[in-house]
Amino acid sequence: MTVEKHIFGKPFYIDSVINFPPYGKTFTDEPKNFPVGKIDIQDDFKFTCKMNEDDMIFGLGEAMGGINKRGRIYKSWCNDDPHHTEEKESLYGAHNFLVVYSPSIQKAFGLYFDYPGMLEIDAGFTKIDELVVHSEKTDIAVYFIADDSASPDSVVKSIVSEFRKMIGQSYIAPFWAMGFMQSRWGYGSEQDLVRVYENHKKHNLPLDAIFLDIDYMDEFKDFTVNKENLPNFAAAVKKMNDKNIHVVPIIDAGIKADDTFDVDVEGVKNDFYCKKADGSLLAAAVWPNLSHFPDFLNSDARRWFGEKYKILLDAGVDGFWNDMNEPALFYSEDGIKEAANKLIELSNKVLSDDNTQDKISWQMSDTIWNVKNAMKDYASFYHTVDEKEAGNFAVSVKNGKATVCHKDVHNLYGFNMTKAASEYFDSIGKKSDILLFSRASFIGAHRYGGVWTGDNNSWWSHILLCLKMLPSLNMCGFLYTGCDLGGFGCNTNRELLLRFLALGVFTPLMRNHSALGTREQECYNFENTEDFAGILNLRYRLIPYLYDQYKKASENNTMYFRPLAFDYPTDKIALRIEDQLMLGEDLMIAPIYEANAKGRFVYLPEEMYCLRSSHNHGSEEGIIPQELLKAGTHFVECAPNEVVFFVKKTSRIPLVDAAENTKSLDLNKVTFVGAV
Ligand code: MIG
Repeated sequence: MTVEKHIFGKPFYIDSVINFPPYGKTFTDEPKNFPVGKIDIQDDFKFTCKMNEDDMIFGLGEAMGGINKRGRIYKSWCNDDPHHTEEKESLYGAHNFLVVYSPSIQKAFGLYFDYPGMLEIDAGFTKIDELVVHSEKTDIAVYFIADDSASPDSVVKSIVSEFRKMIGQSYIAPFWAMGFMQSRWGYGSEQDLVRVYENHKKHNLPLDAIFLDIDYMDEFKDFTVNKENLPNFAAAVKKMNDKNIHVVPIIDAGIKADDTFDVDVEGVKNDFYCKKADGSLLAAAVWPNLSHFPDFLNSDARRWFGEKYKILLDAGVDGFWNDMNEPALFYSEDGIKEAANKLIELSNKVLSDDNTQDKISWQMSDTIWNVKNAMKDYASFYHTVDEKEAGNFAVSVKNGKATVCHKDVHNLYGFNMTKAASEYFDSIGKKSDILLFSRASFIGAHRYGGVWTGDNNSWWSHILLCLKMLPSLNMCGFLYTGCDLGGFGCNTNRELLLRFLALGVFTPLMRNHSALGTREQECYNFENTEDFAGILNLRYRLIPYLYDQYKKASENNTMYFRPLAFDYPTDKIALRIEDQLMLGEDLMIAPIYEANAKGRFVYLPEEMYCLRSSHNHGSEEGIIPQELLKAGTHFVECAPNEVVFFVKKTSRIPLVDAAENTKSLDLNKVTFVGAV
């Protein structure tokens, strides 16, 4: 195993790599020592590496593109963009780890760019045969990992595991968090909780958690509860807990700027917020309107914010989702004023000159559009960190504390919000009992919580997009993950929700979530709810097995989801499969992501059992029909109310009986499928 750390300049200290191996070598400031490609640190940082025609690139966590990342450009930048269309370059996470694999020589190497600001990864986009990684600053640490002693069949997995060891063990969610969870933007009252619970019960749909979105808060103020919607919050939570339903509220990053709000008053008094250059507090709008932004990079602010979760924990809550922590900024005070002036100027022009109308209307819409999450705003505020952490990122230093510009360390914000919560849970000995996941993330955050993949849409293509991100997220340590099943934005339909759920059966995070204003997409809102129950029942039957695989992946630093390429790198077809995944030690999944399909083509790299489940196929009797299929391509039929999955010929999978929630699963009553 070869592990090298190449330090250029004075990087910002990031605790993503926490276990540098004893056999690892450290180099400083010598681009020529880098074992592959070429590094240039003249004006900015640029790594360039030639690629053979068939070289493949894996990794980059939460990102658009394929399982093989080649052919696109990626901007590693935590971005609140709810439109995940094909051309997008940044999503909510920033995960700078990738592996280059050359199938012709069966060699691979891994690269991790430890850098807190924007990193651009041009994976054969500008020039088809070049991988170029670029950052503005030359203060950066780059890790190189290779394993020349690994067998060709395991070289990529070996590099990934080495990296995973270096970044520390992945967060393990509590067992109940493997249950099905129901969420919707709009849920915020006791009536919502009761309605969702009762409808699941009525339609025999298993359920473990109901989420509360921003409306449970009083005026969108973190750590408050709306008295009208939830007059007795603790009692409402208890009512749910008594039925084995967990209640999971949202926490947003920004805190309402309000001198009558005790949390904000504390934040101001203790100097816990991000500041502008003149020392005044950043005030930018999110849901509560003008808000202050906790300086999560400052350990005192982190401790303060983390302790606030106690308010909700005391009411019986044992799960949280952290949102808006890229951080999302609807507009800043300065930004909105500037845009308003610009609009007046443009409208005056438009009214006085006919010829320029077209361009001006574009400029007007750009002006409005660019107010949100503006780079100018990210460049306008600052964090306070320990001087020794700041490296060359310090803008100024005073009494052992350094000021750094947010834009330069942007990708660490959500990471440190998650860390704030998790460190508090850990301090009270409850880390393993509390569910925590986040929208924004950076490598390192995987030790503290999971991630969901943000605002997808009720689009068929977004089933596939999720599937493609899962293994890359696993490479970067994020195992507890999944997408908004059914799709967040737009209106879903019955078939699309069923197919989304059929993928969700296998993702550790299995949550139906949708946006305000979209069609109501709880399973019980569609015809023949027994079809939904059939799919959810399969999940519950598999939970003990899936949880075990998930825990093992965390403990052994392996991947829960893998591209077929990682397990069958010498199989030319398996190598390029973009719509099937290996799961844990025994399974392969091949979800359907097209409307009106009766089935799909599935490639089997080896002989496997094809298992099939639906409500009318035996879940009552505890039998799942199975058929041994030869290696090769098969058309496998799969109706929308069925889930088909594949088990290796030598594996057997334990199943328990379905139950209405994880607490009620009888873990001692096990049957087996596969090689029995
Ligand atoms: O600006 O809290 O991704 O899951 O429902 C939107 C409302 C804010 C974005 C999250 C989404 C959540 C929504 N939030």
